[in-house]
Amino acid sequence: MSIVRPYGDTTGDGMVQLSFTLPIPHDKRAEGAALQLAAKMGMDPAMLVHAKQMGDGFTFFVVYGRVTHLVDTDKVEVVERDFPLLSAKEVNALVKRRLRRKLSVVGACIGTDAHTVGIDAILNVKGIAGEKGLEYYRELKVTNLGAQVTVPELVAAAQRERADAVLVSQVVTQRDAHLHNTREMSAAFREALPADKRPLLVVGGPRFDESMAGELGVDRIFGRGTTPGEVASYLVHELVQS
Ligand code: B12
Repeated sequence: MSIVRPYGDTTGDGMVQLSFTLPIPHDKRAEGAALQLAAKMGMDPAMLVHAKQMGDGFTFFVVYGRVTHLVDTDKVEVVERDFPLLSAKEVNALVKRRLRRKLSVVGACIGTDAHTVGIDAILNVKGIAGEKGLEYYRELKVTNLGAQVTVPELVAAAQRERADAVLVSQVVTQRDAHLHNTREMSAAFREALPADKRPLLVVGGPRFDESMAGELGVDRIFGRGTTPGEVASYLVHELVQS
């Protein structure tokens, strides 16, 4: 039962919905072009359910149609959580007992990226999804540098704060900015500090591929829907319990 297919009206009918933009003004021809693209992507039949011109010379489309592709859930590869989820109380107790000092966390949104809502959700007391952020944890010392922080500023702050962990957020993915910035950041830490003095490097954002940590030179990537408790549990697992 590991083979599944998408459905819209009846189980297994293969119906999917897809949205995209073409760089052409909205007219009948544009709608035909959208259906041609959908057909080339394997949708048969493809139906146009929405088309709207977005500014001069661009049209946004939504198409709905049948695909014949199957998914084998046994062959799906994901990064599973490989550490236990701890409560704030357990995190505080472990840091206090084993580290015997506060665990220092420095967070920032680097590059030109100004999307701070994600990193704030992880760090600020108010948190997200009913969980308090890392500032709420008594045994964590959090320094949130905010948005548009340069890599040299981040490295300097990490050194100043004797960071055990550096948490970086990247939301904008235009021209792979999130990948370039992450590589630049991890290289800068490798250059500035010997391996045994380097903080744990964690990046997060909604469009990262969590399996790319090694390739990007960081210790862990957190994606969409991450909660502060997951991050705190990971930090304890890596820095206090290992
Ligand atoms: C709010 C918002 C803004 C606000 C940001 C305000 C602020 N202070 O953050 C404003 C209006 C300023 C803005 C500006 C822009 N934005 Co904007 N914005 C958004 C929007 C609507 C929501 C983002 C958000 O807050 N999500 C909620 C948070 C909680 O979710 P999250 O970021 O995913 O974070 C979670 C996880 O990813 C993870 N996480 C995130 N970071 C980290 C870090 C660590 C260490 C960890 C562990 C976990 C973690 O945990 C978080 C909690 O679960 C998105 C669209 C969308 N719906 O996502 C567009 C979006 C991100 N913006 C976009 C764009 C293009 C822009 C602009 C370039 C627009 C423009 N032309 O000016 C500018 C760029 C400004 C800049 N220099 O960065 C695009 C990006 C497209 C792309 N391919 O990169 C998006 C996707 C909209 C779109 N569909 O086009 N934006």
